[in-house]
Amino acid sequence: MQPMLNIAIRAARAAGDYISRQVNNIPNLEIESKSTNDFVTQVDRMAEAKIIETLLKAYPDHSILAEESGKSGDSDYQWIIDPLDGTTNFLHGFPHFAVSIALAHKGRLEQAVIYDPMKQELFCASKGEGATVNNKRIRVTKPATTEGALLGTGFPFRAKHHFPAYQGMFNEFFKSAADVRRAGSAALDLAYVAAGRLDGFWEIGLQPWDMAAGVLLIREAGGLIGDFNGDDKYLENGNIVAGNPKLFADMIRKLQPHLTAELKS
Ligand code: 2AM
Ligand code: CA
Repeated sequence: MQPMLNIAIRAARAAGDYISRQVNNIPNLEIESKSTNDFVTQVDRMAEAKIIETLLKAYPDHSILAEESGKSGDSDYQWIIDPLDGTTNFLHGFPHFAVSIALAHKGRLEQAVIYDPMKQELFCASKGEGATVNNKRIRVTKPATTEGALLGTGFPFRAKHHFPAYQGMFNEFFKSAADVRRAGSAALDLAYVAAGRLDGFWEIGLQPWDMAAGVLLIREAGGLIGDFNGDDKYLENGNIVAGNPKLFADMIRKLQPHLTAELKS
């Protein structure tokens, strides 16, 4: 196994084990609001510190981009970290959240780990070597269109001015899909697309740390990711569509009538 993936797994497990122990302590946590509906606790911060400590112990020169502490370092290697994706679920004891860690080299994603500490599922990918869950190979599903598909999504709860456009997209997909799931952790949604548990996924306004590891997992599982134009600017604009190559193309086509000028750029 890739040594850098190994270190990422060690970091993700340390953070995930800590987070799952803290589930019993939720009523005592001090919850801060970073902005409307955007919460953070000492658990997010402590988990992030554990991850960064593990990574920098092995690779002291590497750069970091992390949800709670931001950017540091100046290396071609950058770790992109979401210590607790699905914080709102965690705060409610809704057992669906994950640690997400990706490594980019010169801007190209090379390693990815998403760890669900409640279900003890470890999703991993290394560039060119495929994707796995608990060491079993995973692949995206085969449907060519949204007809009868199970789609995942997230609501634009922090950017509510997008809600009318989002409703248009939802109506469009809901017409043809078998159903739509909104589980509250973008990282796990992407891992589930990679694992064939969801056929496709779309969301408006994600952050790079919500997506980075999931993007490599999906690519290595045979899927495609793009923004709403089908381009690769999702890490910049935060808008993401994912699925097998045919379903991806069908979703991009169906989204077009619902895009505002802001969502097209
Ligand atoms: P978080 O729990 O780390 O904040 C829920 O829709 C999922 O999307 C979560 O993974 C949440 O990450 C993430 N998310 C981040 N920013 C968002 C935004 N502006 N709108 C919707 N979801 C967002
Ligand atoms: Ca997140």
